[in-house]
Amino acid sequence: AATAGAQPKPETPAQRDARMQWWREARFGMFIHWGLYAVPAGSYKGERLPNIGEWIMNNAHIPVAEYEQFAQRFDPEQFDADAWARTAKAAGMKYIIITSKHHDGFAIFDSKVSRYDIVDATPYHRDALKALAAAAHREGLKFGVYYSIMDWHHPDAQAPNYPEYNSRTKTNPNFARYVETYMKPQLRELVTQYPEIDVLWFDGEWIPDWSDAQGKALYDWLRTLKPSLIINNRVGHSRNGMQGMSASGDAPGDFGTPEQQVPPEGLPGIDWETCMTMNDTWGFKSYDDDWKDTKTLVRTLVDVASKGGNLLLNVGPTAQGLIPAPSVSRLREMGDWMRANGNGESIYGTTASPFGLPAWGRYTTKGAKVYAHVFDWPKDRKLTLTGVTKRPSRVSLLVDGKPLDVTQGAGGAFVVTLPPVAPSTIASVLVLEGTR
Ligand code: H79
Repeated sequence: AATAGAQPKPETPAQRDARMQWWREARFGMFIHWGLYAVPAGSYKGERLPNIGEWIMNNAHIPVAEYEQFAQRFDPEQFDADAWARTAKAAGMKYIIITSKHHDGFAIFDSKVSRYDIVDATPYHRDALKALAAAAHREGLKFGVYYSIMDWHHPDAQAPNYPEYNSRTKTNPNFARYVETYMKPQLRELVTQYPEIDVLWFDGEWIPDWSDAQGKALYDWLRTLKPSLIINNRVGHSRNGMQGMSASGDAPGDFGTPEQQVPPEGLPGIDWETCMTMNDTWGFKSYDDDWKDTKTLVRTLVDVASKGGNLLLNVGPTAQGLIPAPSVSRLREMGDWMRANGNGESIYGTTASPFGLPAWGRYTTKGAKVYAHVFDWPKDRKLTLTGVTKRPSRVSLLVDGKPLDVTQGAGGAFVVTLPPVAPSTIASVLVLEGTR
């Protein structure tokens, strides 16, 4: 309460651009959902639960006292923070966002305001978040944390129709006490005791106890504590469902959060980040094998970049501390594509396509260059540069820099003659110069 009304220093548009710069250039990050839900891993009392694994407490109506027991089986002896950070780095990711506390209320950092955390409640007794923050920085990656405003564990925050936790459709009369004595103290711990944290990624903001006004106050308080913080729009209450953008223009937060979808068009002038799973769950489920293939994942990253957004791609490590092998192999293959294609030159630091969305792939742009990512290599080797109106002075393949022939076809469209074989079956990149 002592902090109510705190205001961060007013920020000019140039200062905001400077604060957002690393995030805008990054384009690709790793989301990590890791908590007690990795213990049941999608099954409860011998039954496989449908839906996302980290919601098992709610979905199976597990009583709080019983769910708490999972902590005794959360002993991630194989957790290797450096290995996780290296996996992200090798995939070409530039930042990591991990769940500091999900809806179940369990913290994977050493919180002094709660014993319901990885240090006090598990046999592991170590601060995994601290280790990962340090490892991320050793790899040159930015670091941030997810924090759920909704909390199914705290008596002042959980649904009053307990044990029907549900997604909190009713208010809790003591919610303000949870905010002041638990949530804000935990956030203060994160922001002040983990200097690596540069992003706060809120969620569970849709509950009736939360509002845009509270979100604005929380945003201002956090940026007073640490002015460089970047905070997602779920700090407020006006997110437009899974589409993820704020429904109100003056809603708090620095970027929109489409979930499990890419906006069909770009969103000029707005920062946004699509978060997405590699299978059908965020938290580990032992039997979810519905993995997207590497081609789909790379093309999703290209699609996101071509629309001016970031992709936050999720992994759900096991209770033993391992990122599932199918996730690791896909991330390695995404990194292979990045390395083979100019070390991500056509992705990092690019902005949205200046020429719309061609049928054969996606454009990105950086400085004077436009990158054409060809998904579908034309059999007749003739690629029409849809949307390009000024003749490019040079068109070349990113992989070898060799110039390609450009002619003007019927109707004035520019047509590139491609080599017979695509350099990549995932996405082959052409560099267009002098056409902007
Ligand atoms: O942490 C992961 C999930 O556990 C959490 N967000 C990602 C990043 C999440 N995904 N789905 N859900 C939570 C289910 C929430 C569904 C709804 Fe709603 C809440 C439907 C109605 C209220 C949010 C607000 C979506 C639509 C409106």
